Amino acid sequence: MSGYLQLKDSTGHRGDSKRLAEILNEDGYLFLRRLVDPDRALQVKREIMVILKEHYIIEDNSTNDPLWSGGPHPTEEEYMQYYDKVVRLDSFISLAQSPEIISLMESVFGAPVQVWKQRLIRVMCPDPDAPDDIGVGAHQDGAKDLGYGADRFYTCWLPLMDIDEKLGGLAIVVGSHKMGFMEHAGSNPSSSKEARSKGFGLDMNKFTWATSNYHPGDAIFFSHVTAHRGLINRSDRIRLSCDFRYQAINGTVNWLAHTRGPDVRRVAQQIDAIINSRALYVTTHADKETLVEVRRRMLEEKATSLQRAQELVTEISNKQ
Ligand SMILES: O=C(O)CCC(=O)C(=O)O
Repeated sequence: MSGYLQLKDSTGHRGDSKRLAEILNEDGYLFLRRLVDPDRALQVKREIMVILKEHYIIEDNSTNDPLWSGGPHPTEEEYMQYYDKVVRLDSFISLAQSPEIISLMESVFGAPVQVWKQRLIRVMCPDPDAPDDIGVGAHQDGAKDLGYGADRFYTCWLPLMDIDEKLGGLAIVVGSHKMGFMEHAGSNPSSSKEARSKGFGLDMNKFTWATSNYHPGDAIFFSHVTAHRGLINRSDRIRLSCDFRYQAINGTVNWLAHTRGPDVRRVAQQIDAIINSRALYVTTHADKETLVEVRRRMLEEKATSLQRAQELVTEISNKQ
């Protein structure tokens, strides 16, 4: 792919868990072809396509791929309806528990691991004319604003279909796990519409990106500090992938990790409604910087009241 480096394929080291852990430490990611049985990933895809058809996102689920027939992108309401169903699919939940993934993660952590309940599905509609920097912008999963409050975790990204240059896929910045946490601009969007207009993220132009073509069964693991992004889908199909997070069993993390993705999103939306409310503005006149911090704290605390937002504005302003 022009302008992109190729991800290093570590499949050849598959039996050597020590070497795999070393590569993850050196590069901040690990890319393995066919780590899981492709049929497991394809089964999830087939079941998602049935749901997408039920919700009028696609017209036809008898073809191999979720073909895009044009028209508007799903509304937030439509998105939440299918998201709620997908995260409850047994095939989806068990893909996150694939023994090959668990055993690799256990050898990296040197301990039993927990899989977060916040399992994410990406249903990326085509956006042929979009600029490169919208959508799931460049970010680090452990960024403070995302609110996980976890010390160390790894994300495993899994394609559910063949993903070529046009469909986009995952790109990462090799070695960025050694750069520490960087400043993310904007706020973490809590609706698909917002995600298209105001992204949360790093300035992608500051980095050299690496990517690949992907196939069902492939897996990429990357650290919570590794910068990554989803590329724009410029094809005629919807891109389907999922990403799961793994942490040592005794690692600390807050409620977000133990809550289904759509439920996290609902809480984030309630918080955003308060942060953007006239009531909070009139009663506090908080500046933008304070509001970013208030939002983060509310997310961490799972607090959704105006009163808590007002208290946090006072607490944070007193410290400034
Ligand atoms: O699949 C994508 O488009 C983005 C994935 C991502 O950002 C993640 O795995 O954290």
